[in-house]
Amino acid sequence: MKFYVLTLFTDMIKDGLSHSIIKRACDEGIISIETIDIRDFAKNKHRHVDDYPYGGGAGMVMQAQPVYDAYMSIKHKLSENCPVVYMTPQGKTFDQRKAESLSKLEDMVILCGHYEGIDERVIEEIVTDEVSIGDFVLTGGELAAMTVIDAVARLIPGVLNKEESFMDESFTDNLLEYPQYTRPAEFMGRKVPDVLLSGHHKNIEKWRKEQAYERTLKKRPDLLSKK
Ligand code: 6GU
Repeated sequence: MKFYVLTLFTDMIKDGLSHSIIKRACDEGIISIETIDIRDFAKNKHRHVDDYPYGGGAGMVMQAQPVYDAYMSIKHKLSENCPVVYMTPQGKTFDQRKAESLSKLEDMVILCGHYEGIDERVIEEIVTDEVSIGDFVLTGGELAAMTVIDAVARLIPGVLNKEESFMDESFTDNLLEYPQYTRPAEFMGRKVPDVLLSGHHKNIEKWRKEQAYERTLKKRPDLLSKK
C-alpha cells in the first residue's frame, strides 16, 4: 500500500515512521510512505502558504492553491478510487473498523492542516473523508496522520510477522487483551498467576478469556455493549 502525505512538516512524518515495524515494512517494500511538502508549491518568494482569514479573527488559514497544487503533483500516481483523507478534529473518529477498511486499499492520500485550518474550497475540491483521532485538539494533523498510517499499515499482510500478529485479535473482537507476564516468577512480592506456570493449556486459555472479559468490563464496559 502507498501512503502519500501532504504536509508542511515532512520530517515529522518521515522521522516518526522510520522505526521498528513500520520501518521494516518500508524497507521490504510492503508499504511506501511518500511525503509532499506543501510549501514547495508556494508561488511567492517568501514561500508563505497561509494568509489572514476573510471576515477577521485569530490565526492564519492555509491557502487553497499550494494545497491543490501539491495534490495535483501526485494525482497521476494515484489509483482511481484513492481516498483523500483530511486530518481534522471535525472528522469522524478513527477506529479499528476504519483502519481495516483503509488497509484493503492500494493507496491513500492524507492531508495535514496547520494554523486555524485550510481554505474550505480546496477541502471541497479534493477531500473525500475527514478523520479525527479523538475529541481533543492537536497543533497539526501530522501526529494524527502517523497514528492512522501505523494502525492501517499493521493490518496489511506481511507487515507483522506471525508472533506480532498474534496480538491482533484484541480490538477486532471488542475485548481487551489479557494480562501478560514474563520472568521472574516473582517481582516485588507479586507472583505470576499459578495457572500460567501449570503448563495446562486448556486452563490457561480459559483463564485468559475470563481475564479479557473481566478487564473489558472493568476498564471499557462500553466495548461490551458493542459486542
Ligand atoms: Cl486529525 N487533527 C488535529 N489537528 N487535531 C486533532 C485531530 C486531528 N484529531 C484529534 N485532534
